[in-house]
Amino acid sequence: MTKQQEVPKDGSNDSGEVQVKNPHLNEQIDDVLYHFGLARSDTNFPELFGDVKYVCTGGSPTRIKMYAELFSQDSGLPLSQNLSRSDRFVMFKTGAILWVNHGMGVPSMSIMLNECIKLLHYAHARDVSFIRIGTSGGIDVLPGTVVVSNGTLNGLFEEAHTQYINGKIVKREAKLNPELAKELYNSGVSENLPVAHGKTLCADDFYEGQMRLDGAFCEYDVNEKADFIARLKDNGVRNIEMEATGFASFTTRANVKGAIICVALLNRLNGDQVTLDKATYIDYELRPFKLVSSFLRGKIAQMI
Ligand code: R2B
Ligand code: URA
Repeated sequence: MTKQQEVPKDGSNDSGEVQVKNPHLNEQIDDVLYHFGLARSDTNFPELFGDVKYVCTGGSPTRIKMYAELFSQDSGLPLSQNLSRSDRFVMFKTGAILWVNHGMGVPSMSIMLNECIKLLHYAHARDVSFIRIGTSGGIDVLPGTVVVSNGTLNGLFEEAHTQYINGKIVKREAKLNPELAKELYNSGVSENLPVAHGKTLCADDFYEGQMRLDGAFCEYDVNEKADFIARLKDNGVRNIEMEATGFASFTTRANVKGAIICVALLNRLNGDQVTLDKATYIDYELRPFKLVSSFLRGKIAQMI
């Protein structure tokens, strides 16, 4: 096992290291990252992950695998095998870039982020950025538009992430990194992709939380839905997904930059159902990847 690194009690750290703020971890002999099937006692984290600078994450395991394979082809960097030993998440590496899926919704993503942040902390990785590459429902944008988030809102229109802890509501700020968002937006423009920027609403479910009219249950009417979507638009929201505030809050706490880029699968002003044919879906899900691939190749060129 690698030597235990002390976790700072006050969380202070300006060395660029990925931060964990949990003194209890110092009392553990080992740390099992259960959902990756990896432990400090059986994996050399500094050797395997010490060079990581970017974590690219998205919901689906097959999409993340496809992105990792394509990036390996685009960049010429070798692709690792799946480094996760559990079937919950997949994890691939291409040079300094780690590709990990997070499942759907904040609860699933928070498990992945907790374990990935600890993994990178134990690896002594420094100056790491996390980029979520996902799908979303657009607000007043054409289907296929790639939305680069410049803010996140919860269901109460607050830029905050709430958790229930110890029988109480704990509210934390949910901010993304504005410089990283700007750089990514510019990469989209130079790749001639249809890009937009705006706020992202994080919903706790796909149906009622996003004011869809096509769930198994619905207790609001078509006018209430239209009012909600109009209110989103007035508040500068460009898309809705299910992870944004949790992602923004976790990345801030971990001392890493966070950005979210999601393609809009539909314009919610025109409907609720996702009816894309397979070829269009593949074209759309490749768009945010193309943006990120171009951005990362530029960064790799600067690292050499
Ligand atoms: C976007 O797509 C998924 C739901 O279909 C969810 O993970 C999200 O944020
Ligand atoms: N993902 C969501 O969360 N909402 C949509 O409308 C589409 C994808």
